[in-house]
Amino acid sequence: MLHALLLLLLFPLCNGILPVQENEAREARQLNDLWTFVREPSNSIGYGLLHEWFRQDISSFSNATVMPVPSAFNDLQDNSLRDHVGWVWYQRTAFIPSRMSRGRTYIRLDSANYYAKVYVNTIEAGSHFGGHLPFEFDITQHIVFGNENRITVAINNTLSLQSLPQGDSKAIGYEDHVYQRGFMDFFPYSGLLRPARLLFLPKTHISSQSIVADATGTLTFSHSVIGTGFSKVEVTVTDADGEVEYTSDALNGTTKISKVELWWPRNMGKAYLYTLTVRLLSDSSSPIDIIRTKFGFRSITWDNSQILWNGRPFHCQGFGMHEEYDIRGRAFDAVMMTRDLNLFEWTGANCYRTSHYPYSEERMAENDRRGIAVIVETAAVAIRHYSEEIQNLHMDFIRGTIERDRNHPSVFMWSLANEPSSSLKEARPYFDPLVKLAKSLDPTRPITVVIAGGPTTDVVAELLDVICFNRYYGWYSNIGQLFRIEDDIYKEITAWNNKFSRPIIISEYGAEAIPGMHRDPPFAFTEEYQVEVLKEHHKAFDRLRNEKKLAGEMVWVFADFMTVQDTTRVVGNHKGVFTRQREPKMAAHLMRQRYTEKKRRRKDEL
Ligand code: BDP
Repeated sequence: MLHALLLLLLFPLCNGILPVQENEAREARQLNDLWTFVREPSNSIGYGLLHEWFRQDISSFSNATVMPVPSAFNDLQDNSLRDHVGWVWYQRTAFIPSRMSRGRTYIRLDSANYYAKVYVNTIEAGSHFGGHLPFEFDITQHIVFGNENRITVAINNTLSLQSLPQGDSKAIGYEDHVYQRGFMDFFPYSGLLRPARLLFLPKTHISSQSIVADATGTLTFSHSVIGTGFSKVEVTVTDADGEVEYTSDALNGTTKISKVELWWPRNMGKAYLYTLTVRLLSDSSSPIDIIRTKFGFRSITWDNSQILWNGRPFHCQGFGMHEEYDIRGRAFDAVMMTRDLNLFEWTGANCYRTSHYPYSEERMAENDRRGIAVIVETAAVAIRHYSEEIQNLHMDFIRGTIERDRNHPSVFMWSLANEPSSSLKEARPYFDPLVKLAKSLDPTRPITVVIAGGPTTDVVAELLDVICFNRYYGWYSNIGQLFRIEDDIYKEITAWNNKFSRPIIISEYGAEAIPGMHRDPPFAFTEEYQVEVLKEHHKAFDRLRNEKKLAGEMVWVFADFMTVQDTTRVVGNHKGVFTRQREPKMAAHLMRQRYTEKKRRRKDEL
C-alpha cells in the first residue's frame, strides 16, 4: 500500500494526448484535402443539429461548396463568410479497410476553432470546446469496416466568444458579427485549422506519456496504457547516434544517465536530443505497440532576477508572434512555418512566446530540433470578467496545453493568460488556483501571466515565478515622444524590480510601421519611427541587463498579422518587423544586428 502510494507520488497519473506517430504498430491516415462545406446563416439556431445533417450527404445542399483542411474558412470567399459567426459543417467520406478492425480507430483533430461536434456515420463520436488544442475520439464502434464511412464535423465559432476566456464574453456572444470583438485584436479565424487524421492503433496501446529529464541526467518517465493485452515492457533511451544509454522493463521509472549531453537553446550550445522508445510486448516478445519520443535533458531554474538554463543565465531575446498568414489564416502550413522559423533564426533570436494560444504540434517539434526556447501561452486573452464558469474552462485549457507540450525541452515557461485585468481584486482568487493547478501539473517550469497592471496596482504578479508585461512607450503612451522612452521604460522596470524580487521579461514593446512608408525625421507609422522606438527601448534594456534587472525582451511582433476592422488598424496590425508576407522591414535588420551581436552579453552569460 505504502509502495503504491509512493509510486503515485513519484509518478502522478499520466493524462494527456500523444503526438501522432506512424511506425511498426501505428498507422495514421491524413484527412487533409477538400471537405464538403455548408454554412448556416450567421447566429442561426442550429438548423443542422435540429435536422440532423450528419445523417445526410450535405454535398447535395444548394449552398454546398468545398473547404480545404487545414485552413481557416474566413478568407476564401466573400465578406459574409469572412465575418461568419455560428455553425459551419464539414463532411467527407473515408474508406476504412477491413484489416483495420483488428485494432482501434480514432479520429484526431489537431485544432478546431472553437466548438466542434464530430459524427461518424450517424453517431456522435464526441465534442470539444476551445481551439488550438488537439482532441481524439475512439470511433471503432461506429465504423463499418471495409466500407466508406461518412465523417461530419459541425463547428461553431460563437461559443468561444460567449464564454471562453477570450475577450469580453458577455458583450460579444449575442452580437452577430465578428466586428464586435473582445479586447484582443487578432482576427478570430475559424474552422479546421490544423491537420485532421484517422489513427489506427493496436487494441492495447500507450495513451499518454510524461518525460522529465534534467541537467543532472536524471530521467523520470511515466505512461498510461489502454487495454491489458501485453505481458512485457521494453523501454530504451538512445542518444543522437543511436547508442543505447539505458533500458528498463517498466512503464514508469526514474534513472540517471551518466555523461549526459544537455539541451541548450540557440546561441548557448547544442539542442541535443535523445530518443525514448517504449514497446509493449506479448508473451512471445512480439511487439504490440511502440512509441518513440525525442526529448532533451535540461533544467530551468530562476533566482530573484534571472532565468537560468542548465544553471547559466539565459537572456531571452525574441518576439511575440502569431501563427497566421495570408489567405489560410491561422491554419497550419508547413511552408509558412519553415519560412517563419528560418527567418527567426536569421534574426539571431533565441526565444518566442506562442502569443496568444498554443501553436501547432509540428512547430513544437521544430523548436526542439532548432534550439528555440519557447514560452507556451494558454488561449486566454484579455479576461475582463472573472467567473467560475470561465475559470473552469481556463483550467481545462491549462490542462490541455501542459499535457500536450510538457515533454518538449524547448518549452521553458507556461504563460497562463495575456493581459487579463490583473488590477481587479477578483483577479487574485481567480488566478491563485490556476497557478496552483499549473504547478501541480508541472513543478519543473516557471509560471507566468502576461499581466496588465502596474507595479503598484497589479494583484496577480505576486503569484508568479517570472513577471511578464507588455508596454507601448512611444506608441500607446506618448506617441511621437521618442526622447521619453528610455527613461520611462527604465524607471518602470526598476519599480517592478524594487517591489518584486524575481525575473522580469518585457513580453511586448513596439510600434506600427506600414511597410514601405518612410519619413525623415521619423514619424508615427513609418519604418523609421518603428526603428527609433525599438532603439530607445534597447538603450534602457542594455542598462537594465547589466544591472541584472531584466531577464528578457520580446518585440511585438515578429510579423504583421490580420485583425478585425478597427480605426486603429490599417488592414491588420503592422507592428511586425516582417511584413505579413515575411519580408523584412527596416526593423528586422535592426533586430538582427542586436540579436546577433555578442559584445553586449555579460561575462557570466554565454
Ligand atoms: C497588446 C496585445 C497584443 C496586441 C498589441 C497591439 O497583447 O495582442 O496586438 O497589444 O495593440 O496589448 O498591437
